[in-house]
Amino acid sequence: MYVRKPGDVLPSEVTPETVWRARREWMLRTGAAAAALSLPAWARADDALPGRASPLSVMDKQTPFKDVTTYNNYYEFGVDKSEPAKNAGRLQTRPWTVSVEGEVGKPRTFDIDELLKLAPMEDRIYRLRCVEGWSMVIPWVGYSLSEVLKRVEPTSKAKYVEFVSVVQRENMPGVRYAVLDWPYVEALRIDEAMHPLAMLVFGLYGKTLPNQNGAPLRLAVPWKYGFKSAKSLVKIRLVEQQPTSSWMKAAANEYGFYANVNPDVPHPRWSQATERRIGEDGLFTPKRKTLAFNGYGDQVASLYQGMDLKANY
Ligand SMILES: Nc1nc2c(c(=O)[nH]1)N[C@H]1C(S)=C(S)[C@@H](COP(=O)(O)O)O[C@H]1N2
Ligand SMILES: [Mo]
Repeated sequence: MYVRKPGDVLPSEVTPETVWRARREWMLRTGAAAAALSLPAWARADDALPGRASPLSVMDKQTPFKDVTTYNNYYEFGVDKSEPAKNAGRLQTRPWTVSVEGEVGKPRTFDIDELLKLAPMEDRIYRLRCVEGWSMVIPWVGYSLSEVLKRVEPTSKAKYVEFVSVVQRENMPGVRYAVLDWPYVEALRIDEAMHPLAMLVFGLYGKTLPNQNGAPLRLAVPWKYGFKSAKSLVKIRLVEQQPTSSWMKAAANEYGFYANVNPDVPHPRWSQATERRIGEDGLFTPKRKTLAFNGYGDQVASLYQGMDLKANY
């Protein structure tokens, strides 16, 4: 009979923890640890933020972690895709509070540590379609925005929800330039904000959000162009009138309030019919067809029944 000796590990027992330990021992022995230490802090950070698998996930192949965390739009850190990963290390993410105010019965300021425990974390693989014509598939960690909204008890006058990103002048080289009216402001209609797919995100790939992706918390609204998913939120305001977002102020004819992904409504300067999936683009890789509502039509099309989606772009 086979008798297990201490230290014997069956293949079925090779857990991520085991793998991690083995890798660490190997790194210490070979000196690779020293090399790893020269990586930027966000690439090393192993703050685990696991979530339970969510039925709202899509099955598309996930965009590699490297692309998700180095090809970003976060204009406060520069307009170049590579700049957020280089510059966002200076963002101060603690202490951090989010004030939820306006047309609510119970206005409240939440501490980030409170929000991290407010509802069970879920792993949700969502598509993200940028208005510029590229897309990714990102495994976010978080929960539905409605979890927060229902706790402040919206009044009957709460027709819209406005989201305000942080401004840290000392730490954000991009806010010196008037590309946008800072702070970055976005908004949703209340029924959109209450939809289960509208997500408050605290992590990706099972880890705490890297700063360049909008730490310590951001939105993910997967059926809308990426610019609606504001990063590093400090304020959520429920209001009666439709807010004017930073992008509407910059160019209302190009960036509408709704910004639902729509292959049939071109941007004034380019078509939205197709997209380039980051991570799978080679010279000969065909573009993908962009899907109405980014492929989430079954879940969200009913929100827009009777609306002219060409006029309400
Ligand atoms: N505060 C803030 N939020 C922002 C942006 C920004 O510049 N500032 N860019 C938006 C755009 S255009 C996109 S496509 C997504 C990109 O998110 P990602 O870098 O995590 O992929 O963030 C959105 N949220
Ligand atoms: Mo975007």
